[in-house]
Amino acid sequence: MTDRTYSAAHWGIYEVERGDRTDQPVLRPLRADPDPTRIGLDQLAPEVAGLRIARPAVRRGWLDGRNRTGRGDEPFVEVGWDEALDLVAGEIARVRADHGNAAIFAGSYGWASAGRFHHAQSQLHRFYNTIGGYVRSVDSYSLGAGRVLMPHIAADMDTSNASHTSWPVLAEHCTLFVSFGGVPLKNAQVSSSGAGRHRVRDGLHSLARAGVRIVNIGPVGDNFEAGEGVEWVPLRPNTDTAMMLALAHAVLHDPRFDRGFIDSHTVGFDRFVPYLTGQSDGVAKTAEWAEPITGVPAQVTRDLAAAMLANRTMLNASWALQRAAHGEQPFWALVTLAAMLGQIGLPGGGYGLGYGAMNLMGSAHVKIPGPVFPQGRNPVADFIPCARLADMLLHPGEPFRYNGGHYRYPDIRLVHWAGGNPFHHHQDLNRLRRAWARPETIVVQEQYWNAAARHADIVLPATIALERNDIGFATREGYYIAMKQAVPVQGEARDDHVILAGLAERLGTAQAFAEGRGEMDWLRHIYTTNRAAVAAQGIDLPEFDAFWQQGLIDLSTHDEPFDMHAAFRADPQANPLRTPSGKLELFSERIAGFALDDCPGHAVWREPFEWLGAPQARHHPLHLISDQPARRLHSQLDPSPWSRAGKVHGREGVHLNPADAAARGIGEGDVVELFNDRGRCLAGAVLNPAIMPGVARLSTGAWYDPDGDLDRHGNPNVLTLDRGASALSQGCSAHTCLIEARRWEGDVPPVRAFDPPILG
Ligand SMILES: Nc1nc2c(c(=O)[nH]1)N[C@H]1C(S)=C(S)[C@@H](COP(=O)(O)OP(=O)(O)OC[C@H]3O[C@@H](n4cnc5c(=O)[nH]c(N)nc54)[C@H](O)[C@@H]3O)O[C@H]1N2
Ligand SMILES: Nc1nc2c(c(=O)[nH]1)N[C@H]1C(S)=C(S)[C@@H](COP(=O)(O)OP(=O)(O)OC[C@H]3O[C@@H](n4cnc5c(=O)[nH]c(N)nc54)[C@H](O)[C@@H]3O)O[C@H]1N2
Ligand SMILES: [Mo]
Repeated sequence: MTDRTYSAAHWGIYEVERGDRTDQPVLRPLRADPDPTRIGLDQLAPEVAGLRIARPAVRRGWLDGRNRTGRGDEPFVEVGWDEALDLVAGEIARVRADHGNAAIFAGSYGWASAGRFHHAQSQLHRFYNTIGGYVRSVDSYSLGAGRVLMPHIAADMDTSNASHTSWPVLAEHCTLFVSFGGVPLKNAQVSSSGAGRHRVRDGLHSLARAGVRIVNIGPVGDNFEAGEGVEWVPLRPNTDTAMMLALAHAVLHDPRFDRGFIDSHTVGFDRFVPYLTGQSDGVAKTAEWAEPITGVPAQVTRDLAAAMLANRTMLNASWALQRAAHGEQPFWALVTLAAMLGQIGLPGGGYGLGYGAMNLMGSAHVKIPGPVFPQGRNPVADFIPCARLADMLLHPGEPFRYNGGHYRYPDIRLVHWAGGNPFHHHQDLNRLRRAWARPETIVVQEQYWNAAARHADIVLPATIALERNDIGFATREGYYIAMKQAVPVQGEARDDHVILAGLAERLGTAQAFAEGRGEMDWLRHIYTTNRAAVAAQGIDLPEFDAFWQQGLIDLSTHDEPFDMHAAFRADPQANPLRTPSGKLELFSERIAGFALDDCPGHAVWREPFEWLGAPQARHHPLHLISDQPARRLHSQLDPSPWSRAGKVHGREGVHLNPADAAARGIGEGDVVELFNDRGRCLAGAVLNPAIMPGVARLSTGAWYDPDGDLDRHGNPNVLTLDRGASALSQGCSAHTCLIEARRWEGDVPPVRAFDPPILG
């Protein structure tokens, strides 16, 4: 007899089987998943479990004398839960009394685990909302520029992500699919809150089978796996906007260009055209103009523009394009170009923003709201765009601009993080370490002894998803999952909810925070509330007890192939967009009104802060792309056997074009030092002809392993630039970064990131 339950993770749904004889359950991918990922199968591996935080711990120098200088360097002292919670509650009370709630940063960006109740951020935010609020963070590292721009000109990103034309519609109607930045299958392993059936591989193959012409434009040629026929057009990083403008220029001057859709469904075209033709600035954005910027031969651009007019064309841009200097521009230029082709809302035509960024895009599963743990209301007004973390800590009181507004950075005394790893996600980690030394106290709730935990003052150990009961649900992934506790809790870890309830008790807000409910009461409550909302959409879910017993609700019987913007196309008056004009805004009066140099009223080419055409490229002639890792989610599960097996002699692999490697005397497998003026890291060389010359790829997620300004493990964020994409969005611009590489001579320092911590 085996007993089967389910568990959800961002990278898939797992069947958890417990045989009669084994204590340790076995994880298998969901049977219905046609293309499961290997990432999550190691969740219980000893290499991972060995790095769990067993007990609350306090940094020695903070415990003894409240020093701030020892963060990241000093050993920790294990303490009991009562002592740890007393210390944290005491700090919260002290900071609130002396400086107010606006001195507490609990923005706590990060992906945490799937599961709608034990969602660490939601728990943390609710806790702080019941004691007077906290400084929050807005937007995401994923879509910093996109999230701010897109509501002004087309649709907000959540709506957009969930309404991409589905794969079967593309296979049937599209004849030309052009992607800037590929459709990386490695990224489609994931969907936030829990991928269900992985569909993107089949989606890509269905395009290939249907004979769709596929063109992949970008610095990397191995991120579009749809068979032999994919055409790769190498393009210098961060120059996509120039290529899109050149395509638009060629379309404008083609006799087949038809203004019909422009006139009926867009505003502002006539404000954009003088820029495109050069009438306003003396520079016509022709294919010849773009060639020295992008490195793409003018004839290739002209031919492609002609093909776009002759075909049912889908244009796609990966999210990576907007995680860069002036990241708004490629999205705006893509929408503009698609509008000029006039196929937006036709089956298989128009634009996509992020096919392949996650499993979600292109799904035909029904869209319904999922269960949520209510966070309450935050009385504190102060916030930061999430990627401005170090700026906030280094520059309290200084002004910043965001989405047209004028704001100031708050003065933060206490940082409380749960469910994110700033020493994974933030740029310029050497700068972050300087910023991180400023607050009086830093509390981190973590599962593992990673860099976030090691840089805290007080570390509170959290359970993993397999150790608790929860409900899994992700937008358009087609399932509700009863995530039953599968293994006993390791060490003395506690659920984030229980940790925060312990703090609430000490601060006298236990009832407001937990409302007298335990875990199972909350699951029943949020499911039942959600069930009523879903019923209004005509979908009957079983009652909670039946759901919990059956383990899985499969929504695929409600599938509906989808066509982005079809309703808007059919009748723009009856189905307006939620932009100021109700139409696509190729010129935005609102954004123009913000009067920002680096983001004017229509799509423009602006030189990136760093790029291969810049003078700095003389000293740092490689453009670093720090993309998402194939064998883990960000830093999560980096110690797993699967992630380690992808490393080069224990370090992250840096992919270089063979010519660039040869010019530096670098051979396959060599340890190389990557460097610029911000920092240095070691990595293992991988020679890869699918990387264009002048480009280096070092995926994110190797656990940060500092030795002075050197990271020994291959973490690209010691190199990246910590600067907002523009004054509009202040988004993360990680993909804008120049470096140089050289062979590491001499003794190679060992990687220490997976060593157990020193506990005093
Ligand atoms: N250079 C560069 N940097 C980047 C990017 C890039 O493209 N280039 N991409 C950016 C993007 S798109 C993103 S989204 C970010 C991702 O950045 P993060 O989301 O911060 O990265 P994760 O490694 O997923 O961190 C999640 C942390 O939460 C912990 N955790 C998981 N479950 C729980 C839980 O239940 N409770 C608690 N308390 N903790 C839990 C995990 O152990 C892990 O340490 O990185 C960004 N950084
Ligand atoms: N396995 C795995 N999957 C993930 C994640 C993960 O950590 N692991 N993270 C998830 C998250 S949080 C997010 S936000 C998404 C992110 O999704 P994306 O932002 O799309 O992911 P990236 O891997 O950064 O980049 C996608 C592709 O864009 C290319 N690219 C980079 N810069 C440029 C450029 O200037 N021009 C062009 N044309 N191409 C460029 C890169 O080479 C890469 O192949 O991925 C999600 N999927
Ligand atoms: Mo992301």
